[in-house]
Amino acid sequence: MSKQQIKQAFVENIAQNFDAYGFSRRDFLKFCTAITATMGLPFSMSKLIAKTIEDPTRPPVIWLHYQECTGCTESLLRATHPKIETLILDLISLDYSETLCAAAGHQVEEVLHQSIEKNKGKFILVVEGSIPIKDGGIYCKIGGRTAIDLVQDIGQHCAAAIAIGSCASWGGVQSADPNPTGATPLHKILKGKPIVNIPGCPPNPYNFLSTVLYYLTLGKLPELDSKGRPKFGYGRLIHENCERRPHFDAGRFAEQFGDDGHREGWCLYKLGCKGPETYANCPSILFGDVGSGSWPVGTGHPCFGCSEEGVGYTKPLHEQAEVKTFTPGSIYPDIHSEKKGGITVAGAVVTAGAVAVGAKLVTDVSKKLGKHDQKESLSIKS
Ligand code: FSX
Ligand code: SF4
Ligand code: F3S
Repeated sequence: MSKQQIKQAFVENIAQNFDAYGFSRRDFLKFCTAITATMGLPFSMSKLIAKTIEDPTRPPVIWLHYQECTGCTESLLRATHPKIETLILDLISLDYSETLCAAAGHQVEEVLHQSIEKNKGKFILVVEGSIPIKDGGIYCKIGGRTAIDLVQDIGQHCAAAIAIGSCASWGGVQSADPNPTGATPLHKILKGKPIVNIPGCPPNPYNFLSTVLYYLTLGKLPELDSKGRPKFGYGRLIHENCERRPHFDAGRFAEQFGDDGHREGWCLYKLGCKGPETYANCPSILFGDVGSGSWPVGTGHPCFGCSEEGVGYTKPLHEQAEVKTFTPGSIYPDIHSEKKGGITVAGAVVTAGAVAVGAKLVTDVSKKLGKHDQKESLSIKS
C-alpha cells in the first residue's frame, strides 16, 4: 500500500468512526470551525485544522504527572465531554502517561525510555502538576527519582513543552502560602526549551487542544503573553466578556449569597469575584459543552482567579478584586481622549445611559466616573 493509500485509508477510517465517536462529519467540521475561532485564526484556516486532525502522522507525546489532583487530565477526558476530544487524543501518540498507561512499573519505564530514544528532539512534553524543590525534591518521586531530576532529564530531549494547569504553570494550589514542598512551575525548572503555559484549575480543555492543534498545523507555538500563555486564550480579562458586566457598570451587585441581587443574576464583584483581574476566556468558551452559563460566574459563584498567578490560591476568596480596566466597558467611546472635540467624560456617561437603562443609570455611572476617571486602576470598595 502506498503512503497515499495508507493516508486515504486512515481518513476513511476516521470518517467511519464518526458514528462510533457519537458525532457526524458535519459536527466534526463545526468543531474545526469553533476551535479555529478559539485560536483567533481566520475562518479559512479551519480546513487546514481539519486536515491536521485527519493526518495519520501521530506526533509523540510524553505526559508527566507531579504534584496535582489529576483534574487537568480528568477534564480533558471526561466522559461528559463530546468524544471528539478523545478523537484528538487518538491522533497523538501518547507514549507515556502515568494516569492512562495500562502497563506499570519497570515495563512502563521501559516504554518511556524507548520513546525518548526514538523521538529525541521531536516529542511534545506535557507536564501536569508542580515540581517540589524543597529538601532536595523528596516530596514527589516516581520510580525512585525526584520530579526535578526526571523533568530535567526527560525535558532536555523534547521539541517543546506544555505546562497544563495552574500547578505546572505557576505552582497552583500546592504553592499556596507557606508552600511546604517548595512547589515550583515547569518554566523555572526546564530551561532552553519553548514552553507554553495553559493555566486554570483545571484549564479549559479547548485551550490545551487548540495549542496542540496550532502547533501541529502551523509548526510553531501560538503567540504568548508575558506569562507564557497563548494570547488567544488569555488575552482578555474575564470581566471584559462576562454576561454580568452590564450589572457591574450599572452598580447592581449581589451583596450576599442567596439575596435578591444574587437570585437576579447581578454582578458578583462584592462577593469576591476576581474576574476583573483574571485573564482567561472562560465566559467565551464555557465548560462541558452544555450551553450558556456553564462557567463559574454563570452558575452564580464568583471567579476565584484559578488561572491567574498571584490571584488564585493567593488572595482570600471573598476579598474584592483589583479592577484593572475602566468602567464603562470597552464598547463605549474612549473617555480619556485629550483631543479637542473628542468625547468627554460627561458625553460618555450620557452615551452609556442612552444605550442602557436611562436616567438612573446615568446618575450611577456618573458617580463612579466622578471618582475614578483619572485613575489607571479602579478599586471599588463596598
Ligand atoms: Fe488539579 Fe492539574 Fe488544578 Fe493542578 O489541574 S485541577 S490541582 S491545576 O495540575 O490536576
Ligand atoms: Fe462578571 Fe465578576 Fe466582572 Fe461582575 S466582577 S462583571 S461577575 S467578572
Ligand atoms: Fe477559574 Fe475563574 Fe475561569 S475560577 S475557571 S478563571 S471563571
